[in-house]
Amino acid sequence: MTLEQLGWNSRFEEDFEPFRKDGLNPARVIAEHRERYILHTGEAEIAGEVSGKFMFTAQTPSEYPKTGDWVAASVFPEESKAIIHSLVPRHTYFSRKAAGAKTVEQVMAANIDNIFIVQGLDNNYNPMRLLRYAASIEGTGISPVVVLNKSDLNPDAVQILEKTKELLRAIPVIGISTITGNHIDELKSFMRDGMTSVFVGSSGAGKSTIINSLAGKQVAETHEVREDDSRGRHTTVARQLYFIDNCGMVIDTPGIRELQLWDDDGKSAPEFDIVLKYAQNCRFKDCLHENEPGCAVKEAADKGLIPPEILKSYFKLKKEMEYTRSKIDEAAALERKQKEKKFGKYVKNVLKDIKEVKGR
Ligand SMILES: Nc1nc2c(ncn2[C@@H]2O[C@H](COP(=O)(O)OP(=O)(O)OP(=O)(O)O)[C@@H](O)[C@H]2O)c(=O)[nH]1
Ligand SMILES: [Mg+2]
Ligand SMILES: [Zn+2]
Repeated sequence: MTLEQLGWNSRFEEDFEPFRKDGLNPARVIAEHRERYILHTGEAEIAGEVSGKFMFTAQTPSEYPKTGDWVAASVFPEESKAIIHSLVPRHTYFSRKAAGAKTVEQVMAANIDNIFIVQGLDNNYNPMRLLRYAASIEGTGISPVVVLNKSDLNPDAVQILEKTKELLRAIPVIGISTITGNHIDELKSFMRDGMTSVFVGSSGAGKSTIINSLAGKQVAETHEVREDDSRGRHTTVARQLYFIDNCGMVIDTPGIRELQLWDDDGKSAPEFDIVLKYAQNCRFKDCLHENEPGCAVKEAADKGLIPPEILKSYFKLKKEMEYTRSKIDEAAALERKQKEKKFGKYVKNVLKDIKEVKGR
């Protein structure tokens, strides 16, 4: 594979000049597993790790390599290993800014040309969410394309497609089915060798199935949607990059829970507006509207004032947000721990230096 097929171009080459002078090689991150990476050098796939200096200078998680990043590495071909010394500046990336104790930016993937936002027309269509995705991608330099999948399962697919096109205006919207193969070619028309595309969307929307159908064979693992979606299993567990003939590189991602892109706590969703209106009259301030006595939300739902699908969607959204928040807390704790570890190392080095000075 050539570097160009991996997405390399003259702009990267320019940015890479100083690294070349240092004798380093460019390589692209094709998968990340915690602090270990799989890199492609054009010649081979090798394991990569960041250098100690890299760790010491990186201030935030977003400065670490992500899937799609180009890195400057010293490559040890005989050991099939590389040490990553630096990131090559990202041309594009998409991230979510998660509000925790402080705002943590989480880069999801780097050097992306297309984002395919996938929703399933079985039960997953949500125009509000499409708008939020679109807003979060605006200004990143990445082209969004909305993919309404499973058109075979919805007799109103054509109308929904038209409505969505109106709603999203400048953003291309396509309706496809991996079962009938309808309009898969239209999807392909956005892709080319050397380009990088990422698929995002809820668990079960069919992202991995679409990737397999582009590849013409099973490359990504897929799974049936479970009826009880409250626990929504995730088939795809890590961001992973695939090479597909004539389609370039394609990154599969796990479902929406991992990928909540918006910053707010969801209170602008219509489901929240309706439920919160009634929640003001719940007996307990911290009512979860599950089975508490004096719950005005339950009462309203029983009277038919809150449509059951709205309530269901409310609980689903709430769960997603709780999950996201717990992930953010985890990430923040990890960041603190790493900083402490680094500081510990720093102190040890300083002490060693002092000892050496004294020993002279
Ligand atoms: N009827 C129909 N089913 C589809 C279509 N595309 C995908 N599916 C089914 O939807 C289910 C979920 O597909 P996946 O590709 O695993 O979904 P995913 O978006 O990758 O899900 P996660 O990896 O959990 O995020 C599978 O059973 C697929 O066979 C389609 O066009 N029509
Ligand atoms: Mg998947
Ligand atoms: Zn309540």
